[in-house]
Amino acid sequence: MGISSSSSSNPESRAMALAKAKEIVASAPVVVFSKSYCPFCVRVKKLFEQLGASFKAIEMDVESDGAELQNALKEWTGQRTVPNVFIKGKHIGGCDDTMALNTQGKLVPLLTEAGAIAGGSSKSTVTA
Ligand SMILES: N[C@@H](CCC(=O)N[C@@H](CS)C(=O)NCC(=O)O)C(=O)O
Repeated sequence: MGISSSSSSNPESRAMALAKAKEIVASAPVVVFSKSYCPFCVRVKKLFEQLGASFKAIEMDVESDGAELQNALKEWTGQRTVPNVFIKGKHIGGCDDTMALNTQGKLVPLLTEAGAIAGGSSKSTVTA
């Protein structure tokens, strides 16, 4: 390992991971940073599916730079756990936060405004 180490503690690769996380968030109306085995992530993805909302899921246990992305998300949002949900570039939070928005009837308007629900949804909330 020389001066050009690709370790996540390298400030350069940390900056790159943060830039990549921001790029991903800007690339879709709804982004879920996830881990494929995480039950909370499964719940959130299922909720979006039930609401008919399109979303981009980044499975950080599968991505080669997943650990760097997770560190970048912690730095950016203060949240280290998954799921880490963004709607229209705005940090929403985890599973509990997303479920709470749904229960309050605030999730569908957010998804509609973000353009994630084509033509609007007949469902204002779902129980998951
Ligand atoms: N209360 C959190 C629970 C999320 C949680 O505990 N996720 C676990 C995975 S199932 C996690 O991120 N663990 C740390 C890690 O995987 O690095 C939420 O609502 O999102």
